[in-house]
Amino acid sequence: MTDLNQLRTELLAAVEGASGLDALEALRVSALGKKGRVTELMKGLGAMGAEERRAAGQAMNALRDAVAGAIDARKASLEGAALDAKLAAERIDVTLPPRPEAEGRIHPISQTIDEVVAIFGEMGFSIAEGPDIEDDFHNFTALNIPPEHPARQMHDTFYFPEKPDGGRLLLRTHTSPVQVRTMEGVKPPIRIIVPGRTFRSDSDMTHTPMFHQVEGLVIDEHSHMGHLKGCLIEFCRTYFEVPDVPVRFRASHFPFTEPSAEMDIGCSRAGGELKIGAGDDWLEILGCGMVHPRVLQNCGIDPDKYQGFAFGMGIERIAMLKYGIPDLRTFFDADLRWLRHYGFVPLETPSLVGGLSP
Ligand code: 2NM
Repeated sequence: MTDLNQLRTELLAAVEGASGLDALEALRVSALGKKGRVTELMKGLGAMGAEERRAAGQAMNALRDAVAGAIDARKASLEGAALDAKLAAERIDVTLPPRPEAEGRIHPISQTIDEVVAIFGEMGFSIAEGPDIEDDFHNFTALNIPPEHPARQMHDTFYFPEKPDGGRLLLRTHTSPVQVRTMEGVKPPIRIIVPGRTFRSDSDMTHTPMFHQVEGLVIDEHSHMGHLKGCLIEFCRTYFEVPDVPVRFRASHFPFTEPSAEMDIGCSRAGGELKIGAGDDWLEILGCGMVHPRVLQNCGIDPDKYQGFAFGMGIERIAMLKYGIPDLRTFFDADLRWLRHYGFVPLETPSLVGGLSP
């Protein structure tokens, strides 16, 4: 018994003094493992008489349980200390501002797309995207653009070489083929916004062969011209950050909408400076209309049941107007000095929660 008490005192002291998890594990093996000191003692029970074995067995079980319990407690305490040390070492201050050496800027095209997407996203539109390389059907035919239409002619469209079957692919001249693909694949109601690159063989002061558009499409059973107007007026107010922007809708013509309109917003050009939302001048901002029944039919949507509106605008154009960028072609010069001037600091990204302006 005295031996057991001595051993107990010795082992418990060793457990308490174990300096780390490895030392503790070595101690466990040496005491309670297959060849451990306590285990070896218990092997001697078999040789004892019944009386003696009962008493010794109880004492040894108590010793084993006490040592095992002390090891578990010490282990938990060492693990806790290790975790505390790790957490302290990995501590970071998430309230620190971004590192001042971050020199990157968001391109005004990306910023403008983000803003437009945030505004229409808030109205319940989702984003749709599609390929830059298209076929004749999705870029033209489905949109009610007949073969003789001027937009189809070589000088406007970038065509790929003819395929063996006689067809030829092209670079999309607008993002509308994405609307076509959506209508082909999704049962209305549809409410999408489609930002992306578009291509036209045209290059001068006010045209670049690649430019960006955002188009929108709403198809359901009841949407009408009044919804189109409300939606686009709300967009202009939010985008240009003027609470009561004057607008007018002028009758126009597109093959894919009927009726069609162009939307102007009020502006002033007094003193050579353009101000949006005031004055008695007008500025064309986008094209729109009710989707032509033939377009719906071409995309597999029943025009007797469904109707809706569509609109399209040039990203570069609305970016130039809002941010006072005078020359279209500078968007694509990859000039870092220009980007430092007109670009946007990352993390000051647009959100309707904090207002669009940083
Ligand atoms: C515009 C102007 C007016 C338009 C129409 C369609 C579709 F696919 F629904 F027929 N997508 N986009 C549209 C209508 C585009 O851009 C100036």
